[in-house]
Amino acid sequence: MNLSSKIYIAGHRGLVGSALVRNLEAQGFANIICKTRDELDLLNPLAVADFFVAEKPDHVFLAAAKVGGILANNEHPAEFIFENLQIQNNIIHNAYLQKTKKLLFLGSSCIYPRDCPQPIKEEYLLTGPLEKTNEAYAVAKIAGIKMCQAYNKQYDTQFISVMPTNLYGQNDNFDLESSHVLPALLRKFHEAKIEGKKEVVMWGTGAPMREFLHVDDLADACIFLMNNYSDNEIVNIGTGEDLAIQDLALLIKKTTGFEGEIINDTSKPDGTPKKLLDVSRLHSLGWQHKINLEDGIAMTYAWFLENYTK
Ligand code: GFB
Repeated sequence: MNLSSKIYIAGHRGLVGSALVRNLEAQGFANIICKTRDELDLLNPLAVADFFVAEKPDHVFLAAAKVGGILANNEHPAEFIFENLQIQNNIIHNAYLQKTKKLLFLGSSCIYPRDCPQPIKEEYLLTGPLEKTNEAYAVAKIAGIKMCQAYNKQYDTQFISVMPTNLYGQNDNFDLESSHVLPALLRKFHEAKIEGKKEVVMWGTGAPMREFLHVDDLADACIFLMNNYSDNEIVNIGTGEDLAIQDLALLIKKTTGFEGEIINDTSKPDGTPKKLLDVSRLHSLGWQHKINLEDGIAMTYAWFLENYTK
């Protein structure tokens, strides 16, 4: 990419899309195309086709998706599979029709088999049964990866796929029902402190292990790969370190200054026991994460205090 390349960020208002826009604008990229949901309904095949005919972007970051935490996935599987298939089919196919130079598709660490060996290597994809709580989302995302690889093979396109671990950072979803664990606990501990509550209820046993990458690191890695990687194989993007959810809760409790008790609501699902990514392929390509978890949580809490309104 060069500073005048026409770059389309699908999903520019989301956690990942907004981090990509921040990074690219800071680097001086001046031809970034963003469309709100009202301006362009990515579920509408004709609208997406018209957009690509009109804009013909050189590069596309496909960061638009229907995403959510373990409960949202478990309770809305039809929405997760339909919307994600529809969005990615529309964008990938029209990027091919309008000769987009390069497209980056975002998978997720949660689409690997539930019980595959750890740390998870890219070649473990599709080698075992999926985690039930988010199987619909995972099947859609796997289809997106396979579609990029099929178009590359048949049409000689350059549609690369990356596999981020659990992400967090500014502009995240802090809704307590549909969000992921880190933003949910940040908000729960903060509100409990402000309201003088004696306890915070977290979901599950706290035993599952999770890896967390700050979204600014993810954006940096995606731009690095857009510029330096064109193979057909997927690339894991993570820190290579994980911790128990219980320890994450203690870290967030310390950051927010909450002094009460943590209660475990074991009626809520734990999900995958562990999903630590093997990031040796990414490291061999020359990229490493920079933001450690404690600093990242502090940065996110500072942003939350400045910007979050219920
Ligand atoms: O982040 P999370 O919702 O998604 O849950 P996954 C991670 C772990 O945190 C689970 C526990 O064991 C939850 O039970 N947890 C504890 C909480 N307290 C809370 C809370 O207040 N809210 C939430 N949400 N969790 C997702 C997939 O799995 O990973 C998505 O379902 C996506 O599709 C995402 O791919 C990256 O990490 O378990």
